[in-house]
Amino acid sequence: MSTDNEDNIARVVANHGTELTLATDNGDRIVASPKKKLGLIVTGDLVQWHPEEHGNARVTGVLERHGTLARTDRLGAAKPIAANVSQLLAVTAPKPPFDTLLIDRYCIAAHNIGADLAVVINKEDLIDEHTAQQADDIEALYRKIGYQVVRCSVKQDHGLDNIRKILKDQVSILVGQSGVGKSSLLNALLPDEGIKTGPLSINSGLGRHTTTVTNWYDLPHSGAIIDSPGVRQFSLEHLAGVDIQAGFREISSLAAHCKFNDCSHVHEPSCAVLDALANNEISPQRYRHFRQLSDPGDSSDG
Ligand SMILES: Nc1nc2c(ncn2[C@@H]2O[C@H](COP(=O)(O)OP(=O)(O)OP(=O)(O)O)[C@@H](O)[C@H]2O)c(=O)[nH]1
Ligand SMILES: [Mg+2]
Ligand SMILES: [Zn+2]
Repeated sequence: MSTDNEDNIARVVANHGTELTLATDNGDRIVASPKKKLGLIVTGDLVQWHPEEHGNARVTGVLERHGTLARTDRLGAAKPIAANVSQLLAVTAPKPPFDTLLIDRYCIAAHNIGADLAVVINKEDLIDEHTAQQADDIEALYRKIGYQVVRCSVKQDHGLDNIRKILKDQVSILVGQSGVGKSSLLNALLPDEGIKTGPLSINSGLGRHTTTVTNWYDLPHSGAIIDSPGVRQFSLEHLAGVDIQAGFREISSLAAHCKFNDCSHVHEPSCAVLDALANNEISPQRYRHFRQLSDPGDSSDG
């Protein structure tokens, strides 16, 4: 893919703030600093670079991006997390507790960048009588909407083949709360990479934000997988109401049948969404999350 010495192309495999780690086509790793005017360059970007004196390297351009996963920054604008993503793996687990609102936020994000999404229920070995029903409900709910759902236990080496199938030919990013086992899963898939994982806090039962940098790993045959730091919240305030609704597939496909074009699906007569809710055709939980995330006053994010 490289053109000449002045204008090489490489993949950003990590962003350390002022420095980027690039991977060239022949597998070399290069540390490079970007030119200032380029804006935020993220893991997954393809960039142009050239060598400089003293073994330094300079990134001079960014190739066109597709599938840029972003969250809202403090100023309300989109802040890219990773580029050229084709699939989100929303990882969840009984410990820290399942968070379906977070999964729904990732559904919206995936839809808006044209990426697939699969739900990964990890730590099956920890599922007890209390959490078994929750796990079954999550599996049934997201399958019904049309998402792939896989259950696994990294600890027991169970279910990983199903994950390998989902990863095929995709650029997938592992997302979810801290401590659900994103890096552990990667370690199981790519044992030679020696990826760092960390225990949950004994006091809170939450993860400790072990992964701090978003990292790109090529998969042995095709595709790649990106590990990202765990989040508490995943803010989508930079998206418009229509983008939020579009991310609730089952709701947006009903919206065409509402009497009013601008139906908010809250109080209008002849609302296909409210009818479906009354008839148990859509999940009350998803409808609640739709209302919560559509509300412009939603400021529950950090
Ligand atoms: N019991 C059990 N523990 C697991 C499983 N998978 C991961 N863990 C443990 O969960 C803890 C957190 O794992 P990590 O892989 O660091 O979690 P993470 O999602 O990458 O967390 P952050 O990097 O903080 O976002 C570690 O102690 C893992 O050993 C599993 O299937 N079962
Ligand atoms: Mg991690
Ligand atoms: Zn409606």
